[in-house]
Amino acid sequence: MKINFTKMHGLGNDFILLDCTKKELPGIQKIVKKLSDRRFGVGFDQALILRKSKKADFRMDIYNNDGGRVEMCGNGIRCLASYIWAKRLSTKKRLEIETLAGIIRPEKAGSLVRVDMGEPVLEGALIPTGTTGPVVDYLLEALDRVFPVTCVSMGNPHCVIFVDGVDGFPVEKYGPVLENHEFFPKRTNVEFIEVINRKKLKMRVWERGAGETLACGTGATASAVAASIKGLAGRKVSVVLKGGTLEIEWAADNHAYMTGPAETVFTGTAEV
Ligand code: ZDP
Repeated sequence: MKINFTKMHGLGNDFILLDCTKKELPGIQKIVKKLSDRRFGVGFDQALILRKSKKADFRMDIYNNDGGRVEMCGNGIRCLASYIWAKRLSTKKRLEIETLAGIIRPEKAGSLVRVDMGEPVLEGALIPTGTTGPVVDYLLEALDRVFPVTCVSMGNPHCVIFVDGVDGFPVEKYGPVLENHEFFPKRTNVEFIEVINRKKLKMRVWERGAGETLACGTGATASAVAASIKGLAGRKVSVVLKGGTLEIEWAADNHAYMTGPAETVFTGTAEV
């Protein structure tokens, strides 16, 4: 079977977009796994499936490159919106996209995309974590260290850890241990954050089901919220990732807004 795809990225967090608005693809999870390999396939951090929706303008289904389903993808939704506009599938400047994390709203912001990411979830049981109430500086053991962690869900779970000198931090050592820690029943994404100042954070991310990536939109949003809760930053911050910078605002309406770029790299046809 031949399938058409579009390769996209948001700050180097890369995606394959499969457009199922006109025709469904049978056995999509298998296709995703096959194409995810960077040598034997196309290669991507996540696959984004664009579908029709009864509740919103469109629906976005997301898979990590290990084949697991994901509730939400911040960099991905900017790419999905930019695809919809480029293909003229909608003329709306502000789209409503159904995801497993509810309706998420991307809108045009000049050459960038600004996304209403909804309200951060701070209740431990809902994130989910192994405790109830806000999870701020909760002590978690990983290998030879104990980290104070602050947890936030943006539809998907995030565990935020503040460190000094994030460039030299052994992300690949502690990331997978925390991702699979028994404290997180659905596993977790892990963000390592260096506070540069009250308006600027530097971040590296270990993603659930994908490993270290160059950027994570939900992770940058969760980290901005965590920094604000801990009094380390204001409600508006720039988050500097390996792949570039995202602007995050945790606004007065309790919604978090993320602004950043979305790029198309190439289109192709794969034999699966
Ligand atoms: O929650 C997860 O399992 C993540 N790996 C999903 C991907 C999130 C993403 N990096 C983002 O930008 O939010 C795409």
